[in-house]
Amino acid sequence: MRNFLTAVALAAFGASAALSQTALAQTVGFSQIGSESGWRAAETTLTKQQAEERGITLKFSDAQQKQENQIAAIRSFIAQGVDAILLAPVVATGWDSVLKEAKDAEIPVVLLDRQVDSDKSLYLTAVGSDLVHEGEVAGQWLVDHVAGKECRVVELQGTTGSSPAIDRKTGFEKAIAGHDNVKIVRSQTGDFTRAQGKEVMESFLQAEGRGQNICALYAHNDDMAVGAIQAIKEAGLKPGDDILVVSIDGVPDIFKAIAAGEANATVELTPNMAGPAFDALKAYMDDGTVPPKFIQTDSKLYTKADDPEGEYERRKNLGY
Ligand code: GZL
Repeated sequence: MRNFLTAVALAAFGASAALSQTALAQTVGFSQIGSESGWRAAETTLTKQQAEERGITLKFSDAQQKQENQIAAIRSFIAQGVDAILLAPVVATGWDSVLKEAKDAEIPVVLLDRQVDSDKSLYLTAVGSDLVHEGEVAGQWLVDHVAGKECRVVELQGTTGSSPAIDRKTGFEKAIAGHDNVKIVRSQTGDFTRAQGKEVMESFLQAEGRGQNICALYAHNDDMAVGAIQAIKEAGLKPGDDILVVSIDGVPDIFKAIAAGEANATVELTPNMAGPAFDALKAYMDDGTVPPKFIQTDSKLYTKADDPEGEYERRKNLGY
């Protein structure tokens, strides 16, 4: 109804209905997964900052990690007649019908930091990293670091069914394939949280000779790695030395751990997904510019050689 009235008003002044879109990118609904990790908290902070700087009214919904809450939030945004929707999808499947409802309502949807298995026509674009590549970078670092020596790896997976958990596992396994000396011996989800990362690592240590049989931990995010580091220390072992630690995100606390020699490497994921998302929405609303289906963000490896103290300082006030 709003779109129609605005088009009529603008038509009355001789402007085309297409222009009506320019003034409409005012209200955006954001269905956020929750606050499971420091990275997620930073993404939320930066999205709110970006919206404020651009004069966008952001309707924010925290789904507490539940897909049903995200679907309900999207339906509410549609009922409110928002101009666009941002969605960070907790898992990859189960979105077809609600995305079709948004499309039928002519409300563009932009995916943030995770992907969905739905038909690409059901969303405008997706902003995120190459999650498979992140896993490959992490795996390649480990292969290079152990340089042919036997290395039994334990893996802390992200949220079951999420695209980062699926793709980061795929990428790591691609990197270690063909290197028989590096082998994943245990793998379990820690749901991207510090608490579960610590808990699952405790069980790995217990099952693997109090950690004596573990060469390295690969964690799908830094928060699980930070929790696991605590467990390794409580088991009387030295993380970063007795057990190598490689993970993904680039949150401040992982740089603190790398600086202290308690972690070895992280693959950075920018929390600023909203900037490219809002840019794509503005171009689409202003003159119908259709963005590519995937707007890729960088993935950079950091180790002790990359000024971890400085990287900690640069990130510590970004809302993690
Ligand atoms: C990855 C993103 C992941 C982060 C985690 O794109 O979805 O979700 O790596 C977060 O820290 O929980």
